Formats: sequence, C-alpha cells, structure tokens
Amino acid sequence: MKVTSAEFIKSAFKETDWLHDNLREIAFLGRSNVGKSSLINSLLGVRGLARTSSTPGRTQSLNFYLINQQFRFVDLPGYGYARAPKTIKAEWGKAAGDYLAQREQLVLSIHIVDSRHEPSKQDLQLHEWLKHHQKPHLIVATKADKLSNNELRKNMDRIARAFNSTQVLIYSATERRGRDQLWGAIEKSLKR
Ligand SMILES: Nc1nc2c(ncn2[C@@H]2O[C@H](COP(=O)(O)OP(=O)(O)O)[C@@H](O)[C@H]2O)c(=O)[nH]1
Ligand SMILES: [Mg+2]
Repeated sequence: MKVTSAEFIKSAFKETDWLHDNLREIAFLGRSNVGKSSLINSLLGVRGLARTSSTPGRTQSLNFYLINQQFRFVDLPGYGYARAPKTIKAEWGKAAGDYLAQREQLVLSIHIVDSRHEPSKQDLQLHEWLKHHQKPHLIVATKADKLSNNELRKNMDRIARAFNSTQVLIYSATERRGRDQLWGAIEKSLKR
C-alpha cells in the first residue's frame, strides 16, 4: 500500500461521535504502552501522527485517522493499565467494547501484544471475545527488536500457544519489521 495521505480526523468518546459514513475501518487494540501508536505511525510512515505517550492509560478516546481518503484506522484505548483510576478502567469496556460490537464497517481488528511478554489475562479475554463474535482479527507481536533471534523464536511459540493460534505476525516499529506483511493483511481485509 502506498500511503499518499494520512490525517487525524477526530477523537470520539461515545457512539454519537463516531463518523457517520460507510468507509471501512481497521481497528488497533492492545494493552496500554504495548506500542500501538508507534505501530500506526510506522505503518503510515508519519512520525507523531498517532500520539505516543509517556503517560500510559490516559488516552481513553477512540481516535480516527483517514488514510488515502479511502479508509480509516481507529486507535482504540489501551487496556490494562494497572494504575488507571477505576472509573477509567470501567470506561475501557464501554467505549472500545461498544465500538467492536457494533461497528458494521469494521473489517479487521489488529490485536497488538508485546513480543517480550506472556499475553495477559485481558489479552486472552479479548482474543476469545473476537473469536466468539467472529470478528476478523490478527495478532501482531511488536517490539521484536528488543529480543535476540533465539528469544524471539521462543517467545513467538509461547504467544501462539497461549492464543491457540498459529498466525502471529512479528513486528518492530523502530525497524519497520513486518510492515509489508501487515499492510498485505490490511489490504486483503479492505477488499472483502
Ligand atoms: N524498541 C521499540 N520500542 C517501541 C516499539 N514500539 C513502541 N515502542 C516504545 O514503547 C513505548 C510505548 O509506545 P506507544 O506507541 O506510545 O504505545 P501505546 O500506548 O500502545 O500507544 C514508547 O516509548 C515507544 O517508543 C518498537 O517496535 N520497538
Ligand atoms: Mg497510544
């Protein structure tokens, strides 16, 4: 995919703020600080478009980006930030859950995990939910540059086993590793 334009459209906190047209959307989800914004920026080749934050757990809105005037990326709030206030934790379920459950033009959910870590309970719950509701989804293990080849291989096996899935894509935002493959999956889902 050649990215000719990418722009931030809006942040939304509730359904009425979502965009009311039928452009297809790709959602990005994962625990806070997993590297979601960095992955979006590396895919688009635009530094700083999606805000990478030093205060995890603060972005509770859905952020919409318009790509090539044709489709959108939706950056969902990160979950599982232990120190987030309780009210905010409860909000995750609402804002992101409503979106995942109701959005008709959602064609692919990209579930991002940290290649260094065992998937969390919430990661596994989210995966089960996506499977159960037959939402097209893809697991991407990012920050691969932080591991040796040997460690990476071991961890990828561990992650695939935890999710009971053979297809886990290796990614690194800093090295742009996995970028072409991920774009390939996105393009495929946009054609469906
Ligand atoms: N080495 C490395 N660091 C990364 C990568 N992706 C994200 N980071 C770092 O991880 C931190 C959290 O990233 P961010 O994109 O803000 O995560 P988000 O909260 O999921 O949106 C930042 O300090 C990033 O620079 C990666 O692929 N490799
Ligand atoms: Mg972010």
